[in-house]
Amino acid sequence: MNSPLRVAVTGAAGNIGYALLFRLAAGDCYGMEQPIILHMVEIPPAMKALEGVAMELSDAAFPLLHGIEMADNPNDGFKGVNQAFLVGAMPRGAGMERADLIQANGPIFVAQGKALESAAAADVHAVVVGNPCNTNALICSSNARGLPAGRITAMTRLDQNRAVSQLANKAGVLASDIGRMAVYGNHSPTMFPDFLHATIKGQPVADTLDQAWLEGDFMTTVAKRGSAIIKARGASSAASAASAAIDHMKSVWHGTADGEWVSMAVPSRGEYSVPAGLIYSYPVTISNRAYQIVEGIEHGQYAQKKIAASADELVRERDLVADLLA
Ligand code: NAX
Repeated sequence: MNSPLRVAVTGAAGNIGYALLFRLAAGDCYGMEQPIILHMVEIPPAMKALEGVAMELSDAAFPLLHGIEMADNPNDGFKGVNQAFLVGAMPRGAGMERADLIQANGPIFVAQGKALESAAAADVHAVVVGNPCNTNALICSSNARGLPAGRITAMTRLDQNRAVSQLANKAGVLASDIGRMAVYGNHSPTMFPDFLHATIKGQPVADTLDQAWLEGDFMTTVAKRGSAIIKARGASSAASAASAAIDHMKSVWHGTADGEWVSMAVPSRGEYSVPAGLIYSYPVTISNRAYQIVEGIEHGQYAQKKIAASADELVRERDLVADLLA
């Protein structure tokens, strides 16, 4: 058995948190040889609910769960943590524009960036799930400049998983038969799920599936999946988001398989003509807990336009939060 890993989850009393904590404690992310100590971080009004979650975690008697800590602020909550799932944020309310959400949630990530820098372990990796996750990750990393670049990433794995599943269902194959499904850009409807380089059983998707469906229904379904779930369930994606967050950090922790890539929003250094500094989703490979953006993929005009449009949206979001960037 390894020594326990300290894993922070913010928004731990929320919906995604409820699904995520039990998967983490069961060993789904770090494996069955890796005990963890959960640091559950919330805001003061949610602490009572959080105590209930802690009671349930305890009742599950997970062999890998070596401790539970609770905090109502990130400075205490992030003490010594090696991994952080930054989920806690305000969801978009009725009549709220994306710009309102950005301004409401941005300050949360100023405080959390500073706390990660000052309180977390030197090897900390964080994934931002709370929306708008790309721009929140930008704010967070800008306020944690003492950490090596790229330690704070944002989650587009749910979009990748949704795209994989749509392709698999349409082609009548298993999700595991789909390869290299990369999502570019912002976690928003402007994202580009690049079906042109994805594969089915190692062959280009376009060999099996109709181009009109790929450019039409496929793209729309993936982009609007979040709203479709809210409409059907009366609540936003929770278990699938938690599952994607596990996939994201599992890739960071264990690396990617040979020849495979995963989608992750990371700081751009200008790859694919995206302005440097944005937190932009790219296909990446990972080994030794460090990612590498996959470069050299040839994109035609159709893809180039989509990649640029999502970057433009992120530039506009960055402008909106300029006062929160250090
Ligand atoms: P909930 O409203 O159920 O839970 C959010 C929790 O965060 C609440 O318990 C709240 O008290 C807590 N919180 C608020 N501010 C906090 C702070 N400063 N520190 C610590 N905790 C804080 O929302 P939930 O459904 O769990 O969604 C959480 C976030 O994930 C939302 O921003 C949502 O938009 C985002 N999502 C991101 C996805 C992605 O793919 N990146 C997909 C799913 C989800 O929509």
